[in-house]
Amino acid sequence: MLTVSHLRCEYKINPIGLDMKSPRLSWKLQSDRRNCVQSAYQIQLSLTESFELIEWDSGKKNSDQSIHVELDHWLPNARTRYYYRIRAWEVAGDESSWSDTAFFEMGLMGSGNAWKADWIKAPFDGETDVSCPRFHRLFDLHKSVTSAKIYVTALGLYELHLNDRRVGQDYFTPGWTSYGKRLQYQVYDVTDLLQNGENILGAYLGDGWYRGHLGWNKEQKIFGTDSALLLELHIRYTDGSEEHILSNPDWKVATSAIRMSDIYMGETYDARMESNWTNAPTENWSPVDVLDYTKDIIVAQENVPVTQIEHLQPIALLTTPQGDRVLDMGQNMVGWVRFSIQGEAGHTVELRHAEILDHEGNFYIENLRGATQCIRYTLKGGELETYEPHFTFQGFRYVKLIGFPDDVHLNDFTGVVLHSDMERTGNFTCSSPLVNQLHHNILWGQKGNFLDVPTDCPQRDERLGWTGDAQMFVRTASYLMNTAPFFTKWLRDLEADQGEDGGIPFFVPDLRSSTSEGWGNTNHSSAAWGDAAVICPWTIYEMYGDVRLLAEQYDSMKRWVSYIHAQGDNPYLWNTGFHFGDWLGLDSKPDSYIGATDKDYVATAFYAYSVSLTHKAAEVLGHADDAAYYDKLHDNIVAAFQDEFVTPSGKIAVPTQTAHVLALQFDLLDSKARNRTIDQLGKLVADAGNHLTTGFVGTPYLNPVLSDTGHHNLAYTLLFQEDYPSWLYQVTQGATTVWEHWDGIREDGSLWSADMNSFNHYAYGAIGEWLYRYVAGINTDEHQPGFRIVHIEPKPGPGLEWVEANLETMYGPVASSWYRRENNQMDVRVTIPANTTGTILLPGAEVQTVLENGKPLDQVSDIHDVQTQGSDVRIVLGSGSYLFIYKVLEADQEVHAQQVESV
Ligand code: RAM
Repeated sequence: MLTVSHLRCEYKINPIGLDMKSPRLSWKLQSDRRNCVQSAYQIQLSLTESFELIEWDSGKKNSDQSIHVELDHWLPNARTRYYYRIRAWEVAGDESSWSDTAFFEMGLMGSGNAWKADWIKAPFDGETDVSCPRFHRLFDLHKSVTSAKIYVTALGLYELHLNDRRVGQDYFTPGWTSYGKRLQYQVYDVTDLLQNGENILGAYLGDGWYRGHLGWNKEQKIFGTDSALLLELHIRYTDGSEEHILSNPDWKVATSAIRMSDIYMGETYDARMESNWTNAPTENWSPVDVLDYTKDIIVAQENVPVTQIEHLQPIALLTTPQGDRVLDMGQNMVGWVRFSIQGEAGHTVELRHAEILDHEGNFYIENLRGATQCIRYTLKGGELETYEPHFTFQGFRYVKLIGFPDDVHLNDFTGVVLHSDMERTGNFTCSSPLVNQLHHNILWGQKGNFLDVPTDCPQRDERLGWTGDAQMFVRTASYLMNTAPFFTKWLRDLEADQGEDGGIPFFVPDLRSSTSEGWGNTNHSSAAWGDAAVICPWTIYEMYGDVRLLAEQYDSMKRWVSYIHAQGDNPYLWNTGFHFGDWLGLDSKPDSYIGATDKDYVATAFYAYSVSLTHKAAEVLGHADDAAYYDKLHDNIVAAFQDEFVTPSGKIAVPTQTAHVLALQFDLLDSKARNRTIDQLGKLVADAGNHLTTGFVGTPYLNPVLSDTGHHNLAYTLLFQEDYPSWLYQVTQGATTVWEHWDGIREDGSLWSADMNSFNHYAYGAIGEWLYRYVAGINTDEHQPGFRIVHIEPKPGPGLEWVEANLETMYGPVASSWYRRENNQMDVRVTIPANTTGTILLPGAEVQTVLENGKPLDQVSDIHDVQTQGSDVRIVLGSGSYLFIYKVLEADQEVHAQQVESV
């Protein structure tokens, strides 16, 4: 039977508030038969859920496309909900019934003049000690309502309430964008929150990223000085009429119980000042001011919202040697603590948040630098009170309790984990508990740092969208979760913040502040950081088949490459300007953050890489002239690179692991130099006692390069090292997220200097890509992106007996597992989603010995092709689940046995 399910519009389930001409639809096919390929589909759109009237019908359309399908010759209307359903036919003749119905709803679909409301602000705004204003508007309803939607945004952050109920599940709205150029609005369906008679609509505003503290220079008000609200409530009545409640001078404003709220600093709340919206004392309310501020930059929500994703209970209440009472959440997490307390009115309690306890077991907050992340709550007294903050988040595992009663219980506290609500897509487990913990830590690095923008860290006074970090981690992140809407939004900000000369800020959104001090004479365009402009859209294209985003970002990609081209005297080398180099590389000079790899080398290598990806993008998008230009440019850069950095006899002149890794990964060498470099890389790793010395730039590619160049077992050796420096070193130290420094906590218990020591920094978590793409072997195909062709090439190695991984792709679930059994037996299980093709590489197999579900390969009809490739077997097959069992070739066995000994 064939079914169509998982309907998505622009990656989202039933999105409300899309502003675009051509929303794309995607679906998944399921079949109980293997080899399922779609031959046709039909999409119907209706204004009603019952499909009485069909608004648009594709008819039976012969096509195998099932993701990112645009609707021909159709344009949506603003503020309209479209229901859609899909059915499909497959090549083998099966026909599905209609899918379940899904919908998408358009937003205001206009620029500034779509908004009739006024920006409103508090007259007292900006005075000290009245940071979070609270706005409200009373209105009466006397007719029956069909639907009611709120369109809303803010300068700052907002939280809406309608009739004493919080509107929506989203936090940190309207999200963080390049506020001067782009500001998102959200849409909420509030039909069920309205009531007959009097209604009260209210909103709190917080400073957020817009005008709270941001950056390490203790600056505030970076994007603007006034916080303000812009809101429209559109009510449709059953009689066909409409009424709009707009933010305007009819609104009233007062101070609120949220006395202070700041992303870095935390929140101060005085519950004595609390009152619900319906019986708030009216004398405190004053008229609002109207703010003259543009509406032309307002765009619909692009990313998925930040929500409360999960809740953790503390695992212990400790008393430290210094006598502090400290909760241990058991996990370095990002969000906040919700707590319940009973006590006297006016009593204040405090929660402090820290990532680690120091060597002595004391509460350690020096690495937070200027971010106090302190929650202060003053009780109203009487009943049990429950509180959680509004416009701030903390990065922490430990919570110091100040002023709490002696008899607090663990279950008075809940850790609320917040991040962008991305669909979880990847899972990886294997026979090594330490590697499983590493995978867990990588995942939690993403949870903690994908809170609306990809940040370097979530705890100290930084939490910025560092471009380099994002570029390093984007593919790992896209294995773990569906990051397409997340990066769509961020890349638009990147483009918005791109300089006229094509330069890319160090972080996006750019703060455009004086943060250049200490970073040299420029705060933009470091090699390997600015390249996020190219690497991120390309990766999203590969992982999700998103050609539209690639097309949208193409100009930005080109401009970045042109920027590099214009630097210095030689257009084919990049040997000028400020660069972070191989940031935090272990081969740096004492007290330096910058690894030993020559910065010009890193810069030129990334220049070549970005040009090669821009060339590929030009080909995908059909820009033939550009493609030819970038191809030639790439050749010239490679020639200049070789001339400058490779000796005539083929030796790389920069003797670091990172230099060797980059040359191999970016394919910058001729075959003689390549072979030498491969040997030399092995030696460099051996010289370091089979340890890495790489920093941010080299580490993500280290294991992939080793696996690709015949050093695969060495990659496993590095993975399994438990002493410093290694991925598992921090795991053995009890890490629950990935550290910024290989030696954040040293073997003697001392700490890396407090000025830059995050314990939740995803950059080194980029090893996750190698786990999925090499160890489990799940890979996409750049010519058939989005896993239209699924490559599964498991790479077993010494130290692992089995691996199980899966990935929810746009087409459906991909799975890859391998198990080493007794007597040289290998089992490989794979799942290939409907409407895709799989190519499976069985390592160390001989065709004659392979059985699929007990049958020799030539008797399995769903297998399209079988080839022997060296000591492996490659199989091309259609969708379905397969179990291959075979005897691993003797030669492979011996190698394995030796390696196991050496591990
Ligand atoms: C630090 C952070 C960030 C890195 C920059 C260069 O502030 O560690 O991750 O990208 O430096």
